[in-house]
Amino acid sequence: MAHEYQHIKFNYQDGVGHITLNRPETLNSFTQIMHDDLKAALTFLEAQDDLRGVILTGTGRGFCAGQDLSERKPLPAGQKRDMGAGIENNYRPLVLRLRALPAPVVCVVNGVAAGAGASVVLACDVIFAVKSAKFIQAFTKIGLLPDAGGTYFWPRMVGTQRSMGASLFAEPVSAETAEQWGLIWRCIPDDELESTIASVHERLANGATRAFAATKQAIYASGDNSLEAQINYERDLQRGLGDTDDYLEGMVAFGEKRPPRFQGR
Ligand code: T3D
Repeated sequence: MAHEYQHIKFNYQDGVGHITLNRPETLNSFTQIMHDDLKAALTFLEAQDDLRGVILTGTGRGFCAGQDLSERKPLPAGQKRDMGAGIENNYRPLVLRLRALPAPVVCVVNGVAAGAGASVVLACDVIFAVKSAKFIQAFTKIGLLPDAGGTYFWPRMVGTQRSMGASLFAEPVSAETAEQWGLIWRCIPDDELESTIASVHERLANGATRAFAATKQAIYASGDNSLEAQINYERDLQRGLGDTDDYLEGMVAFGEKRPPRFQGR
């Protein structure tokens, strides 16, 4: 039976999946229902042979305020909540599945991203954010540590000091600062949210999908590789791309001085 999405909007067009977190009244905080919706959307996307990209955004003035705290009400005295369970069952698979998709995942951050909401943004491959957006490592304010990859992404992307400051003091980092720090690709004017989504859609739907996938794979592998191992890896991936229709089309289009018409294969 087809999944009925309740806390996200999901559609698939031209090989591009659009996931929109959709609980604006709570700044799109994560509920179990939202996680179930996201799992269904990812299962759908993983099964598409013609997948060319994914765009993640949110409705309203927030992108995502992390875990919905109304689902974490204090338990009666003597009872203990397993605080690892939500990570194991929901955040861990969400972040790892986004990273593993064989096509770029672009996040267009429409407003505040806090807690696990900020971590999920950083699991995406390219990040745009409107100028009014901010990123908050809100966790320590409620006695938790940054999770869902929060202590993985930040130090790798912005260094130890900025990660420590942002995480220990839970101070908002503006979209402009996030761009300066290299936490995101581009800070955009608020009124360019929709046009940015449309232009990203076009680029993903018409891009050299196999080259995108190999680029994503290689860039993420580089953190664990020596230079030599990385060059070897690039060589092997490039061999595969040399056999694609898109490489042939790219070369023909170059010769004919026209834009390429990539088919994504
Ligand atoms: O639990 C586990 O499984 C472990 C995993 C944990 C992952 C996590 O994400 S832990 C971190 C959880 N998130 C937070 O602690 C952030 C909480 N939210 C905020 O600090 C603030 O809302 C913001 C700084 C993000 C934005 O502030 P502001 O002033 O712009 O908005 P607001 O007025 O606080 O929020 C608007 C509404 O959204 C408000 O509801 P109301 O009063 O209008 O009825 C607020 O309660 C609601 N809301 C915001 N965040 C959450 C939320 N409701 C439930 N859960 C939230 N996380």
